[in-house]
Amino acid sequence: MRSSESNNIRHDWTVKEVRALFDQPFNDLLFQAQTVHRAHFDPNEVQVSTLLSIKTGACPEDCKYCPQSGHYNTGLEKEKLLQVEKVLEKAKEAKAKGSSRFCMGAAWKHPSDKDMPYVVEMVKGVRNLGLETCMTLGMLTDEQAGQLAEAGLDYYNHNLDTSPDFYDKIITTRTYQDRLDTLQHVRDAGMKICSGGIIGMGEKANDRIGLLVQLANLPVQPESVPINMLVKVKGTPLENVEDVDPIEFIRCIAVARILMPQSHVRLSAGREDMSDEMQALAFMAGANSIFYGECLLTTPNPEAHKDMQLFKRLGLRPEQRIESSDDEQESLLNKAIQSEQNKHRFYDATTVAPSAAKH
Ligand code: SAM
Ligand code: DTB
Ligand code: SF4
Repeated sequence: MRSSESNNIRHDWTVKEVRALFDQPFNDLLFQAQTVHRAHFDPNEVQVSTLLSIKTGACPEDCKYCPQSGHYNTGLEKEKLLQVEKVLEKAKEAKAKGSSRFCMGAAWKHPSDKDMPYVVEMVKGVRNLGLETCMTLGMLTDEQAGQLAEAGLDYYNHNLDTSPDFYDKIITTRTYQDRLDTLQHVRDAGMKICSGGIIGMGEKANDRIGLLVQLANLPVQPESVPINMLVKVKGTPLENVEDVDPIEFIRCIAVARILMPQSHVRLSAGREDMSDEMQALAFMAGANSIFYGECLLTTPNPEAHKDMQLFKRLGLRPEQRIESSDDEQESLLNKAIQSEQNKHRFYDATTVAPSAAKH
């Protein structure tokens, strides 16, 4: 990926302009998004990350979408901060399955100073395994951001979640400005930013526009932009919110791609509820990153073999780490994709013809 400081990146998008992008006929929007995508990326490469919850549940924040908030009863089993060895074990597994980035998430408002030495060790250990590192630990002070950057953390995930206008319908325990401040601390410390939001929380089209305008107009656009489709969890205030129209969701991906041409746009949470066709449309609209592995933080994600089959059917390849000098990661996942495909061909041959076997 090229530097997001290059000339063709705009930071002055207006709501009116972005609404006009959204309002185009779907085919025109997708064509425009594909054109932008192809100018900056290999359209058949998808970056593959794996998530791990390193501290689960009992979060003091009241995010209405979140199964980990201590304000709601979702029946989630709480877990203290995992031991460093356990985290490294999971990172090794993710690497063996072909992930190139390992994202560690904690259900914290912010990390406490006593937790910092442990998360620093996690970053160093995961990095030593040859994986890119990402963490999402809540708000950070500039000192904490500095500590993480020094440990070698590549990305910090902190989402704006929605538009400034809709924000207080979703979260009351931290402000939009708190989030922008954390993003600035991450930037000042020299780390890359992963920041996006959630679609399907009952927001209006204007709020989706507002979110994307905020992200695109940050002083430096986030290198990674997760677009989550709400995972509705029983016990959260949003458990019964109306489903988002899949076409509207694809429009959001396409507009994110056009506004942030050099960012990886991640088709993030919610893939478990998307058809293969919807995911294919998302890749066509410019999504080029996914979470891979059966679990997000606490909710299910498609099984690895399903994703491998989907990659194979769509002719997609996992993106290799830019810094990586060997092609070990790519070949690991590519081999797995190939063998998964063969395995399923074999299953098909034996299970589809039971009547033939009788004769
Ligand atoms: N506690 C930290 C924080 O909020 O900054 C980090 C973890 S938090 C789970 C990371 C992000 O996951 C949230 O900002 C939100 O965008 C996303 N998320 C959480 N629950 C979700 C859900 N049910 N559906 C979709 N995305 C969700
Ligand atoms: C992001 O934008 N999505 C991921 C990651 N960043 C940390 C988290 C999705 C969480 C979905 C709900 C759960 O599994 O708890
Ligand atoms: Fe806590 Fe993060 Fe969930 Fe909000 S999204 S309740 S801060 S874990």
